[in-house]
Amino acid sequence: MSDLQRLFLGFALSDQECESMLKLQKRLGEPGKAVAKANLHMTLAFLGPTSQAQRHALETALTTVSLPIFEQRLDTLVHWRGAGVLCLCGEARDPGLIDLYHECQSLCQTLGLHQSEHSFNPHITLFRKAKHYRMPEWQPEPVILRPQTLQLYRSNSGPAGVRYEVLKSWPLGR
Ligand code: 3AM
Repeated sequence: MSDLQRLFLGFALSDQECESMLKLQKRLGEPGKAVAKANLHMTLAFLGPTSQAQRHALETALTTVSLPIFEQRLDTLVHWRGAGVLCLCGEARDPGLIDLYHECQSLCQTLGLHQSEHSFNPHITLFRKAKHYRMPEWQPEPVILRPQTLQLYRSNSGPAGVRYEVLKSWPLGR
């Protein structure tokens, strides 16, 4: 039997940040399936199918990587039509966060995990299955994220939908 788990690294949102996202979801109406509060996060790196050995090596490597405290402004609604997702996005500016992204991509390469073809694109997915959507005339209130931890998530798909389970957390600030 395969021991592969679908994993990704990301940042959890504070209650206040979640509330801002829920408010924005409400204001946007029903462009698709709203991401549930418990699943709201900002992805750092999608790892793809990961074995126990790869997960162990990744966790070990992440104990020695610099995990800076950072702020991330998200201020632009983006509709990725092909993927059918509506996101709140922002520009990656914090050098520590950008370094961490590259460090994770490099770890993915070393460990044979999924590597992104794109530069870091900070975003929070608000809706899925949003294939046909007309963007509103207004722009959202900017949200400044101040994450406390980096998390290793497992993506579990079931009849009730997808659920993100936190497997491990590393506090930021080292
Ligand atoms: O909701 P976001 O975009 O932050 O987009 C997927 C989601 O993050 C991303 O991993 C997170 C958890 O599912 N993801 C899923 N499949 C992917 C793929 N093949 C992917 N990212 C890149 N390539």
